[in-house]
Amino acid sequence: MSDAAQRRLLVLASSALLLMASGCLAERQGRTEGVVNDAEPASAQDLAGSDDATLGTDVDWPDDADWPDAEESDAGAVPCNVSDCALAQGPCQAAGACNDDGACSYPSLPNGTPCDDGDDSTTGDICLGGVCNGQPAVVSPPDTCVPCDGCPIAVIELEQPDDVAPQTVLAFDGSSSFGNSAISTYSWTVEQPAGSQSVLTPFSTSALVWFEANVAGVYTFKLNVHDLQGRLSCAASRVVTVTPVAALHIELTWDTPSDPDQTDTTPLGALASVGTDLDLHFLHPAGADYDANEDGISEGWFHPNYDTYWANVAPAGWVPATNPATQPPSLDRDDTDGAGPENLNFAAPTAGFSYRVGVHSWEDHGFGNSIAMVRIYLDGALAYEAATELANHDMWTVATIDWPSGVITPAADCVAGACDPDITIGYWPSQF
Ligand SMILES: [Ca+2]
Ligand SMILES: [Ca+2]
Ligand SMILES: [Ca+2]
Ligand SMILES: [Ca+2]
Repeated sequence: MSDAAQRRLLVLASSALLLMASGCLAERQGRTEGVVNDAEPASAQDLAGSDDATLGTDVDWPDDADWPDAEESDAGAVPCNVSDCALAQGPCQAAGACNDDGACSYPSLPNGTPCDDGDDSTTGDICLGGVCNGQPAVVSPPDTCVPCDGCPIAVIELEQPDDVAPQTVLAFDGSSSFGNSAISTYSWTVEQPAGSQSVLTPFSTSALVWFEANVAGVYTFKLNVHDLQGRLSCAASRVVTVTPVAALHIELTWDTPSDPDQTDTTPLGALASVGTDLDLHFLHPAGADYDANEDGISEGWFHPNYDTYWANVAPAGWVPATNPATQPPSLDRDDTDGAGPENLNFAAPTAGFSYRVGVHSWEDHGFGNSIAMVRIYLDGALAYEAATELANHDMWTVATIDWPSGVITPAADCVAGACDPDITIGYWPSQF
């Protein structure tokens, strides 16, 4: 297949094509991933670190007296020898002793002692009341479910409303789940919009979890719980919709097939990013004559005053001297280690202007090509989306947006819905 054919731009219908693997993070000479121009959303790290004591899944084990004594026996009239009693009678009994009344006595191991129930399909085996209890290794929330008699009920509580803006940190609490005995395990899952690769923090098995909802769209969260008898609940479900609030919202996500984990994040101080670094660009028409790569052709990208991107997240050059109250656009999220998103919000575009949207592959960090996806939202509604494959240092001119009409014109030659994207290969700005 030719290089041009491989880069064929796909102008997509509302259903997204991207199948993204898992996520990741990265560094770039002082840049760190995440919110870059928005003081509002608290980071998951902030929340998680604020009260570590609430994050665990400590189980409040019942007293031994709550459980039947497995060693109780009516064999008192039968004499025994110590050697007859020495071997433990099960994985949750200690070695036995011969009592004064002639019966063997096998003390139960403490509740919570790890054990092996002999069943390879279970996990997390622990002793309860002298019996080894395993739990199903995989929890698959059923689509429809009727709680069995005595089974626990999973309950999801959410601090935020069910319709939120992008980059909202959702705080879920499953600790109100209940049953005939205490809840012993939690298992959360999430179905995300195409392109979203956020993860449940700190663990998908915590009673309390946080989730950064950065990509616009519909998310479905589910929770299953087990009780101490190992009985499984039906899944509780909660749907959250993320809707952009700015007049103009632009979102960049990307899929890097050769990155084995697209959800990981680059540790602080690491020398290399753990994922690819693509960048969203948004150009004011006054910057169109700038030639950053000095090839004699003006593309406008990387203009020091008129291109909104990671080094220029809220360009002051967009604010006219005649109206200093004007708010420039704002790049609210930069991602340097795979997946994205990068989010740009613009509350008040200027009538009569035509803005340009671009994507630059800054550095693939050895993970190879990525499929970049750009979605443009007008007043919260998806108005345009396009995807294309980008190699390292490719500069993709995506489209122009006319204001106030909202007309979006792809910067591509399209025939019958298939488009050749406008890509400059090996684009590198001279100021870096
Ligand atoms: Ca990332
Ligand atoms: Ca990675
Ligand atoms: Ca980036
Ligand atoms: Ca140029």
